[in-house]
Amino acid sequence: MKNTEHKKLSATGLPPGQRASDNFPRFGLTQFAIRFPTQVETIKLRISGELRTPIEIGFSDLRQLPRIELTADFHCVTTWTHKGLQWSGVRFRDFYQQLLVPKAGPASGANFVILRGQDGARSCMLLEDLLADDVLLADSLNGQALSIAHGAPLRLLAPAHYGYKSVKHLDRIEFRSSSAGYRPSGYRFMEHPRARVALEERGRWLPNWLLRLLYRPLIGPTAARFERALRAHQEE
Ligand SMILES: Nc1nc2c(c(=O)[nH]1)N[C@H]1C(S)=C(S)[C@@H](COP(=O)(O)O)O[C@H]1N2
Ligand SMILES: [Mo]
Repeated sequence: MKNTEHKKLSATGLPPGQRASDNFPRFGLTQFAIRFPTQVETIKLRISGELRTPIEIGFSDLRQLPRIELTADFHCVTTWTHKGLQWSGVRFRDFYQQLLVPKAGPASGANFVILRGQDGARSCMLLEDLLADDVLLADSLNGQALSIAHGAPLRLLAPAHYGYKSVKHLDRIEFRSSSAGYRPSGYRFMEHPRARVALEERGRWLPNWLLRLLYRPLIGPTAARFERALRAHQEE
């Protein structure tokens, strides 16, 4: 399946304010550079919040859903874009409709979904956005099992949204009827409620030109920091 979400592509084939990068770095907020998943062998997803019953989903459950291959560009809010990644996994929509609705019974109106990673990173998305065609629970990248760098054992992939929504090492999903009590991973201005790349919803309150100006100088040092930390972790 081809990714069809990006409607506002410039002549370069990039969404507004983005620049192509040959690298696909391990990346994120500084505090997560030195945090790693503790469980990468088995998939265990705890589902909680406004449900009939909290449940746990494992690999055997996910295996029952149709496997999807998806080629998509990945857009970090700091302005780097890496094109043409090949992901595979299951559609979040299938996971929701075929597993969660029958087994857990999410409350109607529980339209805010908080996704958490084993490293403590989190994001909040609208259920409506998660049910789009191109949103995956991905366990494979470019034909190989997800590496620790890119989200082992399972990550969200929502390619029409800035990278910060695509939580790696995903281990908890919580359904809420309001996002009022949700605390983002970083400063509040950094997480837009929807973060759609085509509409350049980078953050909140600050204009995009200022966010681009603030973020761009951080790309090189951040990627280097994340890479160094991973190397140290793997030498442990
Ligand atoms: N668990 C977790 N998920 C995360 C992050 C993180 O630090 N930890 N960083 C986010 C950000 S800001 C980006 S751009 C992408 C980067 O994905 P990559 O490390 O696979 O390139 O992951 C997102 N998901
Ligand atoms: Mo990012």
